[in-house]
Amino acid sequence: MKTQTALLSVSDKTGIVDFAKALAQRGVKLLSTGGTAKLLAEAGLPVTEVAQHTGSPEILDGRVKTLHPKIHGGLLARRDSAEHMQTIEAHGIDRIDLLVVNLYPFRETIAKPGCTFADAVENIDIGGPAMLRAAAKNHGTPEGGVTVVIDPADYPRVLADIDSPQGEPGYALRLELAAKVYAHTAAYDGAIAAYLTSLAEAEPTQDAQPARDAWPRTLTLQVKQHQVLRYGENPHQTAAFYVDQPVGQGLLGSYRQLQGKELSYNNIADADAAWECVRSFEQGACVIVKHANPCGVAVGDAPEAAYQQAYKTDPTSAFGGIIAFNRPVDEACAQAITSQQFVEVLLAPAYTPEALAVFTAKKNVRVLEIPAGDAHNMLDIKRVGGGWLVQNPDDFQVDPATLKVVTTKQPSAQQMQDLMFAWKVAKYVKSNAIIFTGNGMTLGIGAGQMSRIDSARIAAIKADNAGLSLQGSAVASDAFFPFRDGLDVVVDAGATCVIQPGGSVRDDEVIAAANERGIVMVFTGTRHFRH
Ligand code: 93A
Repeated sequence: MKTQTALLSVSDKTGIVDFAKALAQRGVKLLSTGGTAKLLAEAGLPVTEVAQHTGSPEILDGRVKTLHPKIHGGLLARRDSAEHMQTIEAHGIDRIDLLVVNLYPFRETIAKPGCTFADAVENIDIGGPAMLRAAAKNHGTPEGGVTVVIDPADYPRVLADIDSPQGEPGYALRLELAAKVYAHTAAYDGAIAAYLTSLAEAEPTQDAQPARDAWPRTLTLQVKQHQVLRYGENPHQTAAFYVDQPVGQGLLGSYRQLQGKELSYNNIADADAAWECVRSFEQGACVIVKHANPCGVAVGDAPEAAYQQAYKTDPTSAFGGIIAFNRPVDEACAQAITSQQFVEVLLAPAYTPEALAVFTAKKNVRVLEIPAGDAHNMLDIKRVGGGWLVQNPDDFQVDPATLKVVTTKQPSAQQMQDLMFAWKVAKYVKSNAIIFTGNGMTLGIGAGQMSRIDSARIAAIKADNAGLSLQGSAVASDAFFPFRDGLDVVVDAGATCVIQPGGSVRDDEVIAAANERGIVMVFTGTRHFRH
């Protein structure tokens, strides 16, 4: 069925004049709403205003402009139904074969600082989605149907189909564009619902202890499919990566892949763990992650130096790891990594051209650049059977001024620095977490054990395996020591200072043990479980 009439009504006017011109040249009659019609007329195109076509003027400040049987009848009449065709003819309704609509910019409007409620409400498009949904419903059959275009990027594809031997947009394209419409209108309504919900119920706060009644009764998430993955955590699982809409700059979801193989499910999960840890440091830092746990963390002004120290913690585990930096990666650093180990993914805010040239030789290495930014996730979400656990992210940073030294022995400046470094890392290690550190690097990491004493033993064993001395080291424990036994293990291994939240019913016993062993112990008052 030849494309006879097109209706164009767009807020984003990108490319619309050229597209309309191409349609007019192909003999398509143009109908259009106020602003769009004005633009087309100014470009010298023959265009009929919808108001003139329907005989009904735009009313209520434009709230009603296309909501008319002459428009919706023209979009919804079935092309394969003689009865429908007769009905529209009897009512003097012309077929509309091509609909080009994009909506009032609701999301962009509410994102603007100082957006008023009235601005937001006026930017809820009603007539646009109604037409889009009508046209998409009637995308038809291989024999004919309505073509609906919501994205200016699709204009050339529609023209290409019209210019092909079939002469009209084919069924495959009509179907694809119709599906795109419903995805778009669903997300558009989702954004409106989220906005109105946020007014009705206060947003969760970023405070350490948010008020329990501040949580929304319902949650609407705005996510977009970014990539269908080869498989999930295991090859028999299918999976996809969805990113927030919009993605906060500085978060993993805003990555750009500069080279390398496609990211896998586990790559993404591990890259996130590495990135979140490294970005928490103000100094230059390097974090190496394996199976969601850091296996080496170090600070250093030069990325290469930080990397070498981080690598020393656990060279065995670093094999096939994910390595993240919070400073631009230079050639020396790139050389050090590629000559020393197999790496799956690299993350950094930037790379020098020389560093990138080094990676080109290792074409499988996935090199990710994360644009600068300090956005944080609003919510931390975990799937459980039949539900979701939702919390605000653990972005609490302890203020050193609030730390409590609970032993008779006071920490030296160097010990305090080592403890703070250890405490920072502890937050990113799965519980129970025990971390030995010294001179700006991790010396032994015990992760993910069901008992704290086992994590302590493992951390000490790993340091020994790596040939690192724990004499004079600092230790962080992500939660309190329930008994003195775990503390004894770390002191036996060589630790001289310990940082932990405190709060156990046996704190007195643990503090007495620390005094007895002549070490320093500091309480943070906050724990950092991570599962
Ligand atoms: O206010 S509306 O919800 N009522 C309508 O009847 C209507 N028809 C089209 N908004 C409506 N539109 C929207 O107007 C379109 O979705 C498009 O975003 C915009 C184009 O207006 P103009 O051509 O005047 O710039």
